[in-house]
Amino acid sequence: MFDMDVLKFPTLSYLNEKGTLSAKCHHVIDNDVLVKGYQTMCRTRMIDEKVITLQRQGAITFALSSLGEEACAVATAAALKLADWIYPQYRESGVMFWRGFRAEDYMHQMFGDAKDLALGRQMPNHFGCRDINVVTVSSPIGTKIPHAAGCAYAMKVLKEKTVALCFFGEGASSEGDFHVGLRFAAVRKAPVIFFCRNNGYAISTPERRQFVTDGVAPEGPGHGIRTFRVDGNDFFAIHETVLKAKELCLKGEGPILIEAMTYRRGAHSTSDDPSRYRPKGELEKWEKKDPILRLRLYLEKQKLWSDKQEKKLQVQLKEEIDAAIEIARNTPRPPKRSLIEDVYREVPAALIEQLNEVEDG
Ligand SMILES: Cc1ncc(C[n+]2csc(CCOP(=O)(O)OP(=O)(O)O)c2C)c(N)n1
Ligand SMILES: [Mg+2]
Repeated sequence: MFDMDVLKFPTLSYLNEKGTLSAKCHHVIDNDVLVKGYQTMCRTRMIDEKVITLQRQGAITFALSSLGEEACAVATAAALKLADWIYPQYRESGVMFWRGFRAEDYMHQMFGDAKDLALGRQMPNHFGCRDINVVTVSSPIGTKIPHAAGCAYAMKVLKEKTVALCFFGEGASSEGDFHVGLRFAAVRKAPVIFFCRNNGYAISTPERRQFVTDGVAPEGPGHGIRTFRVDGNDFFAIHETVLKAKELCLKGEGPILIEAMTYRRGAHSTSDDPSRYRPKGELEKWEKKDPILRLRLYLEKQKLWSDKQEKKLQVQLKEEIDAAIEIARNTPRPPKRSLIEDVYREVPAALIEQLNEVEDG
């Protein structure tokens, strides 16, 4: 009988639920990075709460949130440089906010209005922005994994000192694209970091029905890829691991697989009802491991954050986000002609004809 224990991976964790850092942690993060990381996670959470309400009010068609998983996106973005390319799955809006995408930019995307960079051609939560090197989310999961591998290989060929990082869920690791991307990157030694957010569920499918192994991590060594598993709610553990992964990639020792153990505290999306499948008590267990609270408690102990600063931040965020929503609400829809633009250099006659019909109708 094959001994599955050889495939067990330890989880690196430094910051506990009381906000105390383990003595084993020698990783130092600048105070301003920690404070910006905390603020960015708070901004991400409040925006998520607001967009779900907007969907319930019928103002937008769809929304999903990264509730409880904010550290995966934000600590990762904090460890990388703007020149590194990021391929999100969809639950990583924190990367956008870290890189300077404003609440207003995000709301234009959620409303799909005339100021949305994609002019409403994508679903809500399908963000992306060329200026900050974040490649637009695409609905079919896993497709970005080979794209990121190819992008990283191009960086290597061009001798750039950058990496590509691809986020995906544990559910996406069941796609063929996952293996294609890992195999290609391993053979070409592409400087790519595969960042798997294992949040326990793929819509209603629990991770125990996704694979028989100890999570996604064992897939790495199977492809000859160095692999790390981290506590996905621990800003310090993620930051250290992503930095190390980047260093290894730039030394020619990539690709790297990271599996971040976390939990999807919200519904999959506004089209889902997790009370139908979530076992009792599971959510409460994970609420105690909240990544934002852990970092806040740490910052308070270090005298880097206070109740007064917290109150001010919450007021500022609310004002900023409410104003962003009002702007997006009052922005016109994209022009109808955008339906046929930006694909062909010269728009084919048949499409012009169809546009005329739409405009007349
Ligand atoms: C190729 C493909 N199959 C199915 C779907 C429908 N779908 C959307 S999200 C999702 C679950 C993804 O789970 P996971 O990768 O774990 O990410 P999470 O939502 O948990 O962050 C599925 C099955 C899809 N978008 N694309
Ligand atoms: Mg998942």
